[in-house]
Amino acid sequence: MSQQEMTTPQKKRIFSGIQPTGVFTLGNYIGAVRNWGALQDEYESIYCIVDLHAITVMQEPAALRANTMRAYALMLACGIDPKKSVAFIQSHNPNHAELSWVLSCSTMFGELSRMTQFKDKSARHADNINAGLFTYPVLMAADILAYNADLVPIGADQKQHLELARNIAVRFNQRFGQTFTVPEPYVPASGARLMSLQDPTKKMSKSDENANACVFILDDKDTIMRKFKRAVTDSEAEVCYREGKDGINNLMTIYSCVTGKTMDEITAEFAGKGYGDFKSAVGEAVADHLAPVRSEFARLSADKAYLNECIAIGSEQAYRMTRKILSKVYRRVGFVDHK
Ligand code: ATP
Ligand code: LTN
Repeated sequence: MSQQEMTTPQKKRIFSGIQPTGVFTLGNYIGAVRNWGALQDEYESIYCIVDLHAITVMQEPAALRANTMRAYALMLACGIDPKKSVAFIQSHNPNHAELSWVLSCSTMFGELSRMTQFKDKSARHADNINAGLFTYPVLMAADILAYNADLVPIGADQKQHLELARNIAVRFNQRFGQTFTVPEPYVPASGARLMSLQDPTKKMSKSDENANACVFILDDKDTIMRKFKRAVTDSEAEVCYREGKDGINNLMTIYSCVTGKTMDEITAEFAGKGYGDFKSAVGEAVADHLAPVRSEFARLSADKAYLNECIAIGSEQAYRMTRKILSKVYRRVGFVDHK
């Protein structure tokens, strides 16, 4: 063991992914991607654009290709530094799909049937309830287990999938011997769930048909101001966080996430002022918060050679990290060695 290994405890490993299904929303940013950047110094981090997951719903091939490249650039613009983290595209590392097959044979039909995302998505895409949509959580488990990740930073909506990944890991380990680390979810304290600006009882989602329902992280200032001005609130005129005030609660959460102010501070700041002033302040604060991401995205998008180089390095690193684990899995289940 080297001197350094003796004195420096190994960093914990984290893995997370995001689908290239559109421009990231303020919800994706605050709930997930913003935290990825903040975690990369403390953890050994691996971040992935999950294009294999994206094709579980209908994608137009040219649009998927463009969306994947944009999602990769967005991920870097949000603060993921490819020198500190492994940043890559899922389909570039075949070990995810290979492991997924093996894990699917340790996953029960009944468990997959209970997944709420499957139920929601099959209701929304009734004309395309494909087998991939059903086995989506197995591939997500493979993403995580292929790296023996300790922690998985996700929004609250993904906790059920993570619980399944843990069950698959435990089951495999029990049957074939200790192979996988059992991962923990990491939902940061600030990992608030942002709601739709048009229907604050629904999650802000990048695939919402109503563009006014969510703020995209590349929206310009005028668009952001307009979306907040139109945000649904209530008929009172009091900025305070209280049950039944879903619209105001959501705007206060957003304002708090981008300014760091507490709910009490926000209530004091807007005492005696109307919702119009409050909405403008939220819009201004969000636009200021996102401005550096927008300009960094513009800079990165103009440098395709750099992006392609980062993508190539990232896939090579990801492949190397997973090859040994996959060989171990193959040996454990009884496949003949490939000479
Ligand atoms: P889609 O609408 O295409 O299904 P999505 O907007 O729900 O996508 P995902 O790509 O599924 O986003 O999720 C990426 C990450 O963002 C996940 O960790 C998820 O938990 C988090 N996330 C998504 N929406 C929100 C939200 N409204 N608030 C907080 N976190 C969110
Ligand atoms: N299912 C996740 C995206 C995702 C993911 C992962 C997140 C795919 N693989 C592995 C964490 C770890 C989603 O829709 N947000």
